[in-house]
Amino acid sequence: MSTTTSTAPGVGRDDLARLAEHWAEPRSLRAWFTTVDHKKIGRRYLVTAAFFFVLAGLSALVMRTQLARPESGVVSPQEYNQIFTMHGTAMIFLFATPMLFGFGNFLVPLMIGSRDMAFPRLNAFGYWVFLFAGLFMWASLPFGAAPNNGWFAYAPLNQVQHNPGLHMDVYALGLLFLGISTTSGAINFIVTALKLRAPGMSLNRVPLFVWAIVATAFMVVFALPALNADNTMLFLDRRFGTHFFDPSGGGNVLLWQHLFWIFGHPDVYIIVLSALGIVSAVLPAFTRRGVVAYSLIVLSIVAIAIISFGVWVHHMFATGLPQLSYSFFSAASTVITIPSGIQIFAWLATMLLGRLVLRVPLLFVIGFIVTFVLGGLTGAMFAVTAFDQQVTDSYFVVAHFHYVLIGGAVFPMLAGIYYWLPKITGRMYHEGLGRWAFWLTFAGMHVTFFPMHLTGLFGMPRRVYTYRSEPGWDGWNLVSTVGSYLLALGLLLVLVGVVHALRRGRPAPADPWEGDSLEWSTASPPEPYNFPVIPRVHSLHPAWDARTAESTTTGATAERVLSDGRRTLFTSELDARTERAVDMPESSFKPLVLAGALLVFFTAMLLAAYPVAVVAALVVAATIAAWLWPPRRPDEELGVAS
Ligand code: HEM
Ligand SMILES: [Cu+2]
Repeated sequence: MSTTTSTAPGVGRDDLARLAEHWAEPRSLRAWFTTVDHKKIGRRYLVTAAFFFVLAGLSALVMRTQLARPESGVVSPQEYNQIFTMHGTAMIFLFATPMLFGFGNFLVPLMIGSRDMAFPRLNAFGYWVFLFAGLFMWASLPFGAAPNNGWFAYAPLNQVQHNPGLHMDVYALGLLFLGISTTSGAINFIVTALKLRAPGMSLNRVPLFVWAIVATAFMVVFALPALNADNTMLFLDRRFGTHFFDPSGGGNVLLWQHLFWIFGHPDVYIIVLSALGIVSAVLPAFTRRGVVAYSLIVLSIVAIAIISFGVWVHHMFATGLPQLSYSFFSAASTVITIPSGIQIFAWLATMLLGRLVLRVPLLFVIGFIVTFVLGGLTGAMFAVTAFDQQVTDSYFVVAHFHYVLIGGAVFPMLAGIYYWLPKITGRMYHEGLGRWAFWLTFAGMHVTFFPMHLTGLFGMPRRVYTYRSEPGWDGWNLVSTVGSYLLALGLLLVLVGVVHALRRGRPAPADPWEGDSLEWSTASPPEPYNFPVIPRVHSLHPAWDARTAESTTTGATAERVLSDGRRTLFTSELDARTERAVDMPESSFKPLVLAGALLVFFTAMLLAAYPVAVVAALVVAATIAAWLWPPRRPDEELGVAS
């Protein structure tokens, strides 16, 4: 499998042998628990997020089955509350964001010509925390103790006097726990993209996907503290008698909403923006040209990242805030359609000017554009306060945000899965199976969610476990349910396609699509060290340069072999000039131990076993100290990444 990479100029057999030795990870159980390889961690993120997606998707099918006919009793009201809350919470926090982190982890180092992420051990830690926090939250469902107050968990219903039991404690602690993973992942992306880019990859040559991931990583760093503050106060209110959100004790219920949406609105863009990055990565390979208006897209990514922090009140148009604030936030919400529109038009122009290759990834991109534009249109309708007040908390809202989230995130992810499957697994997928999967998911999506606009306009509220037979409601609900089974079938076919590729797929060449970015210049799947030599980049499309130009002056050419250890290059932030070689850390148990101690800590807090929590906190502190202890091996002039 290494045939394609060993041809790089300036690499001898002994270099390759040494690289293989330094970066080798034996196929042992120990290696499995201690690996810090960003590709393995990325794959794990993808698989784990897909697993949580299946759980959340099955929850959705239960809901749709319950709602197929009026007055049915598949689940009780209490069960329904937990199911829709876990569905929404898991889809947002345990599927969409981690899935994109999975793509980012696998791809960012490959796309920027690095051998790993900046902090490989922190990366492993982030994955274990994600896994444990996800299991922590899902495990509450069989006990009937799952969060039950909707994914945005409004006060005062989140307060213990209105909502006894563990439900909302699971929510608060679970999200605080998970936030540790998201934050460490985000910091890792920022530092990796700023310091580890291959020589020559100045900021104007950074792939759009990497731009999108870095912009969203910054958004995570700024948005997540609001959610963490909210959940900390919630836990204090529930357990220790504070009154942050309890008006009878001088608290304020709207404080919860403000903090939640200061996080929550940017979060929607965190999900959608990085998914849009996938679209920009997929398009060049299937249009045979670079994405039109690179700089405008970068600017629009940055603009969206900033403006999205200024529109949170559009989720609160029904709360009775001062009229003037409605005008302001309504205007700001409209403004954000401009940069989003710029990207859409840039992609359309790319497709018009390019030569379309209608393979499955491109089909999903087209499905994305159709669906996302419809979701964007209803979004613009909500920016009109009067309309919002009419339809808020109705199924019209449910229709809108599924168009945005499935159209704007799931379809791009599916495009990404088919596009990068050869790189990730070393196997090609089956085109026919992929086409069936596309048409079923696309049709299923619209049959499920389009009617919800109508049921919403006819007055059906969201979050009801059943309804009386009403003219206009029954038929469309049945249609929605049939659609959801079609959609599920399509998604099942995606899974079948992946398994089929793994079992039967043709071995993938290094560059099956003639992609333009550096990951396609590595073997499929890439060697543990990614690149035998750190490439040197001369344009926005290094893989195309290498393909067209025989001469090594224009393409991605060799920079340095760096085969004398686990090493990669640090470069300067703006113009990516070589600074120094850095040693990368070896496999380690510490990430797993630290995440495990945190799991014990959060579980003990949940069950009010405070002495156990104190012991776990001490283990956490000790592990961090051991982690940060200076390495015994002196590294003299070399920097050490942790
Ligand atoms: C796979 C097919 C899906 C189906 C059939 C589906 C179905 C539903 C339904 C019927 C509801 C309304 C529950 C109610 O108000 O009673 C709902 C809520 C929700 N869904 Fe989905 N959904 C799907 C996928 C997704 C995806 C991919 C996401 C996000 C990435 C998502 C995020 C949400 C959220 C945030 C809620 C709101 C939960 C709440 O009200 O607290 N869904 N979904
Ligand atoms: Cu919003």
